[in-house]
Amino acid sequence: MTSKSQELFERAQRLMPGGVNSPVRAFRAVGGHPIFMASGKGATIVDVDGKSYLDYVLSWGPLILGHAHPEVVEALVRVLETGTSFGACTPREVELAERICEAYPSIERVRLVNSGTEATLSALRVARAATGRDKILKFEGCYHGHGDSLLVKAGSGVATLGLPDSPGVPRALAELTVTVPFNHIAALEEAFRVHRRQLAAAIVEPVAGNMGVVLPRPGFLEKLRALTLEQGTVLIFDEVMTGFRVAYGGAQQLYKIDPDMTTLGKIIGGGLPVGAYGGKAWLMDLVAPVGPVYQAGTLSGNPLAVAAGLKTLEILRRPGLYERLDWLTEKLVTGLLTEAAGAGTLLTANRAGSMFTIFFAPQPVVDYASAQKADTAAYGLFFRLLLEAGVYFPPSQFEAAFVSASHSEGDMATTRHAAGLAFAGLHP
Ligand code: KE4
Repeated sequence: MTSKSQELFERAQRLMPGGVNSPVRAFRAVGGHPIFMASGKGATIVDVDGKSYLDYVLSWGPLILGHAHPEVVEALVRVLETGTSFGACTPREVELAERICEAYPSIERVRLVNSGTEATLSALRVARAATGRDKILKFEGCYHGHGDSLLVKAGSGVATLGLPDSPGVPRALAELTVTVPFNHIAALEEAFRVHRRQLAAAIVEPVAGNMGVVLPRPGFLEKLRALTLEQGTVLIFDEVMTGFRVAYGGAQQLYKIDPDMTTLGKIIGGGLPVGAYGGKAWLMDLVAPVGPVYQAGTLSGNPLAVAAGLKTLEILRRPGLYERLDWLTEKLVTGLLTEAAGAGTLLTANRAGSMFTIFFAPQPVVDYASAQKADTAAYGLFFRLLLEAGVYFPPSQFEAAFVSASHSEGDMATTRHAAGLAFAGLHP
């Protein structure tokens, strides 16, 4: 019996590359065919065949309150009835800019865009304009959207010029991107020595989420801040995933670092398309129409995304919300590790607030190289066994999982039980 998901996937593959609108959704990293989703409510998502799942993908981070939160839906309905887009200034954009600048003291000016990719490529353009330099530095395993300068993998050796990570990225452009292993302080110092005062920007996920979750080693972010200050390099914290996730004030609040620029996305749109870049006034006042750096967008600051974002941030400011998210997620991760140990499965886990990754790896995962040691086949089987049991984890070992404010203690117990059976299923 072919499922509706399978039927839809067959149609989709004839119309869209890989049948998807974003590669990770194709389930190629975990096997099987993608599940087509029909609806979501709270912590639960339902597929087109009517099967329910506890959702730990949550649209890759935006849905920190869960699906279709009633207050967010109500805020959207109210706006819908007044029009969806004007391509003109609206009051709510000012409110969202105020909320963001209040929550992120390092952001003195902010510009709303429509995706995290737009945010990071715009921030890089500002940094290059401000410094008059062309080279940028990024970290292996960090993902900042699909802008050409950022689709670059490490060249051979440390601190050497980058190589295109995708066809279509001009080699001449990729070579302007220096790549360094995340969390490797010596390699970072070497990069700043080799490319002394040539780096326009250093962009980092302060807590990495795109190699799976990897926390910054003590001193790593502090060293990056010191080197960028010393050499006049613009420090960009890419908080598209960590912003309003690991804390209301993001990773920069947790680690007490004052970046020059910050990129945001996901949560600030409450599930609608959004991104933002911002930072010190001397940088952001370079952006048109004040300054000469051009960036624009038809739907930037659109009333729907801004309304959903404002309501989401309002709810996130309610007392105790982050403490509960932290407690729930710690309970879940501890439970998963206990179940894995009981089943004889080698597992390690990294967590920052309500984002986490369990790695099928024997040793702690502290950078991209150690993440790559994970047993992706085991993760794929685990993913499929969990899916069968009605629990939807990220369809890739190298992605972050998320808990929402709609998840309950009972959901944690249900997930732990399903995982215990899945771990056992890995050792038939
Ligand atoms: P978008 O262009 O996808 O809105 O944002 C790009 C981006 C930038 N910076 C960080 C730290 C990000 O995590 C992302 C996007 N994250 C992925 C999840 N790993 C989005 C999911 C997808 O690509 O389908």
